[in-house]
Amino acid sequence: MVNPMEKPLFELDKDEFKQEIVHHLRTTLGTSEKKASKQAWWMATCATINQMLFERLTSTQQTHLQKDTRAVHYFSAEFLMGRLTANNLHNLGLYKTCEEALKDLNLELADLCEQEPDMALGNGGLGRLAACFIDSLATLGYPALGYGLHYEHGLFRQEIRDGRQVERPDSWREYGNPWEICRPESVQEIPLYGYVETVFGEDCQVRKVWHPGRIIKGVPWDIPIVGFGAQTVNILRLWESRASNFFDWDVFNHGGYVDSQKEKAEAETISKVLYPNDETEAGKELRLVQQYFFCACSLKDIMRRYKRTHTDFKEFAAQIAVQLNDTHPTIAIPELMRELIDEEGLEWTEAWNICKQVFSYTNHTLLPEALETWPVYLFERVLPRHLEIIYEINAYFLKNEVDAKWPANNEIKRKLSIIDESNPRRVRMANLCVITSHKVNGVAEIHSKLVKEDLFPEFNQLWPDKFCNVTNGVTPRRWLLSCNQELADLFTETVGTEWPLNLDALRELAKYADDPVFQKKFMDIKLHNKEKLVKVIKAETGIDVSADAIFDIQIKRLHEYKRQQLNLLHILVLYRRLLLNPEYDIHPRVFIFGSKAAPGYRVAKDIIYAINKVGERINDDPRIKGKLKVVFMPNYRVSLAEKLIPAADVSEQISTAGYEASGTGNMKLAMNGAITIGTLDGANIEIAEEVGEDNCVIFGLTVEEVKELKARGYSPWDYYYANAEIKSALDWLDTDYFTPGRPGELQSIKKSLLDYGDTYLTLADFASYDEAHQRINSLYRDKARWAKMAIINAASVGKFNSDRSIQDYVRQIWHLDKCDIS
Ligand code: Z15
Repeated sequence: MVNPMEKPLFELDKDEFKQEIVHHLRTTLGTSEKKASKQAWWMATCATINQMLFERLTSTQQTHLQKDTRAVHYFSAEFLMGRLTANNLHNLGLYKTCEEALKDLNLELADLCEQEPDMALGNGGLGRLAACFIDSLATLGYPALGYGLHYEHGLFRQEIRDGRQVERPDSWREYGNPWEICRPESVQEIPLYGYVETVFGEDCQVRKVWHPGRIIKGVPWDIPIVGFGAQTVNILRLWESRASNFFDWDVFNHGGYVDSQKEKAEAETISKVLYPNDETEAGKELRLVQQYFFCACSLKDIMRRYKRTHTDFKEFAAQIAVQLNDTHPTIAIPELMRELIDEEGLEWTEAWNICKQVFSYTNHTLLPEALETWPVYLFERVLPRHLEIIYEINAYFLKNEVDAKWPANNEIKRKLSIIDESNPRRVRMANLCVITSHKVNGVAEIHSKLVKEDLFPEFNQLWPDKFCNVTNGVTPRRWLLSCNQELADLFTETVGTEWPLNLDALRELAKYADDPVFQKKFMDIKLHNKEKLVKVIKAETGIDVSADAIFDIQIKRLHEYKRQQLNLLHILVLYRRLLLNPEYDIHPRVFIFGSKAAPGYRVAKDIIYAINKVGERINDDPRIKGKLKVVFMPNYRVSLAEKLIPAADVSEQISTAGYEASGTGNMKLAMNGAITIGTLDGANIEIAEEVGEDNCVIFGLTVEEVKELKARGYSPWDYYYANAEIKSALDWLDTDYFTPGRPGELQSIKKSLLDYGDTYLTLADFASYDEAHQRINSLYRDKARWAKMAIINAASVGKFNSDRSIQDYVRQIWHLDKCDIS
């Protein structure tokens, strides 16, 4: 069916598109129609798409320069872009044209899209949020640049061998990537290490001179980011590290060729690989160097662009906004101070006033292990001048702000200081962010409240206007239009063509929530998506599942606070009930997991193993007659999420209240008509508000109740002894039932839930979770009721469009104007 909202924006029709693809196949790919592989056809298609992308890219960049627009610069260590082919085609309004052109060539667009490796330059929520935000910025026509690292290897590929996670390197650009453009004309040189000299100048001024021990070259790669409607094409600029002195002929002449190779290898290491830790601080020197490298490159790039139209720094803060995506790019603050003072000759106060206006900071977590701190000794060695600047910012802050508000209060000073004075002394990056930034935001209402009240209460007393909320969002272009085209077509037929831009337009769907004809159309699409997923599951895992079962999906990083172990415990209890009573009445259920564990996170890896081993036993147990299946999908990533989410009936959002800052998978799943089973945590609270408590299944302790229980003194043993099913399920893990001949292999799950105190209150929430699943079961059996709920979910999530998040940032923090592109 031709999607009526696609008025081709470019005059290219199907036949011309076809001609261009064939042309590129021959002249760009150097092959022919007869010999071309799918990979070559895909590349030729991308080359055709790029013709239009580049045209808009050039006109956008020229217009921004001419109009000298204010822009936001989104600094992020991660951009989890996934695949770009289908997304770019949809945003250009050329998807159907391209699909038909390829059909004429006996090729399937969807099939070619599968050739594209994911651009997995991120771990999870934080990186994917950055990707959704740059899509929205371009769609809304705001001048913006994304700045990050050009990792040669993105997040590891996960293989499952005998139930365990094995990490394999990801090589997304092994055979070249059609979306990136190298920009050698914008290379930067970045200093590192060395020492600081204090000099007395001829002008009788004392100055600091940093004599770096090493210079690294930063090479920018640009990824064009096309907005929906293809008016604006912004840039994602990713920095690759290289050795700057490879052709140091002196070294060559002294027979130092091999040494120079070592220097080269060391320099290239900086952007070699993404750290695979989500929400845990690594504390490694290379990680600090990565952060500094991309921030320094980006700031130099910003200053170079600024200087094209300005001769001094008076307008800098009016032109430049820098958003720090978590604390990872915090080093940009002392780096801008250094550039302005040491390199540009500004006074301290001038530079500080600029920094305060330029920077703002997004906090994404309250977890203490995720709040970055760096040992002072490391800083001193890697970035000696930056440490001096941080000391000076700190001294100024403690004297003029803290002492003025709380005179002679050393306890508060100790708490708010940028330097943690314990042994070894450490630099607290979050404190530096809060002290500098003019705005600090959390990512969901509840989270922003906790940022103010629990994480930074004194800072909030000092500067109450600094703290604000911007609830996260996701782009409906990727997470509905592109990943669930049948549902997108149904929505377009029903409410018209504007919903990808104005997701609130889907409210109209609620009118049809009780209409049996619409319900059937909606649920037939869900069924079809499930049937497609059944094939993927079979191909990836060998497991047979039925599309008639409830597809219950938990997809997110593996972390104890996200409580995959609660889901597993419930599966064990269900399994046991079915063994005890073969007539136990439940609708067949498929529990699907997708998740990567940080390679060093033992318990997380043990949970993956346990899910797989329990799954193996359940999946081929004939006694339960296929009523239960457990599927662990290997290598969870953006492109797999695009297949899982449209097929989900139930969305598992079961974190301990107070721990998930927002969540964004929760939004994607609700948007595609899945029913949330969730705690009152993060954005779940706002989703429940929007869809109504009748259309989601809420369970468990609230943030307040979690705090009270912890204050009273929580003991998981109370629940273990009080609930016979919990006890049996946990004791089961001590046996060899799931790991024949190898008893005790799953013990660590039980240990973490009992011996180690069950930090995340899994057992406390179990009874409530179990009851919630019984509600899910009965709701599903009422087909009309379920369809209505699913429709209302899709109709009610307009708030979670990332366009709305961006508008919130613009109004509260960035104060940008939209820019029309001629
Ligand atoms: C990350 O993915 C998130 C927070 C972090 O501090 C780090 Cl280091 C990585 C996630 C949050 O866990 C999640 O709740 C939130 O939705 C997401 O960031 C985007 O804000």
